[in-house]
Amino acid sequence: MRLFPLTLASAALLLAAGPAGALGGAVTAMANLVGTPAGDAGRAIFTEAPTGVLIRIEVKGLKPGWHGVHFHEKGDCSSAGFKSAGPHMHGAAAAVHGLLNPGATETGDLPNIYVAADGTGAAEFLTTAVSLKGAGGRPALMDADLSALVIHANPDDHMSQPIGGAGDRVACGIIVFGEGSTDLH
Ligand SMILES: [Cu+2]
Repeated sequence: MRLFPLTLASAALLLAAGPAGALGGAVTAMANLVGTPAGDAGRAIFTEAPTGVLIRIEVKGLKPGWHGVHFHEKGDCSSAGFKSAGPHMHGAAAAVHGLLNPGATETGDLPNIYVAADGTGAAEFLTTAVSLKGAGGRPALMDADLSALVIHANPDDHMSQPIGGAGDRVACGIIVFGEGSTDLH
């Protein structure tokens, strides 16, 4: 009988945690990153924020230095060089790249991430250009064909077309709701 209050407390905790994907009441999604050659390259978690999507990325096994990061249009990392992920996600018919470009229309543009000498890197930043499911009228990452988080070989200069000189795609992850969404420390 002394265990009964503990059982109640556990049940309350489970109820408060809600379904998989809930983090402090916010909607979250995640992407497991695959590298080149294929292998675990880390992961990212995406949390719906009042003005956009908060992104936390932890990578491993990448070349040291700065790397461009973008949302690409399709949740498909299956082909060689991750070409199957399609072009950058963009909110208008004309795709103009670059966070520093006054005419930019791409909603998939993101800041670079820095990878240390041991091949690991981490970053957290907010984008106000997208949503997970269409909140605020912002383009949804979780649309019919989903989206991918892609990391490039080189840094993005945030200006030149079409991808800021970021080069090859070296890691890719499909953004999905799923078990583990709340798990990233
Ligand atoms: Cu890209």
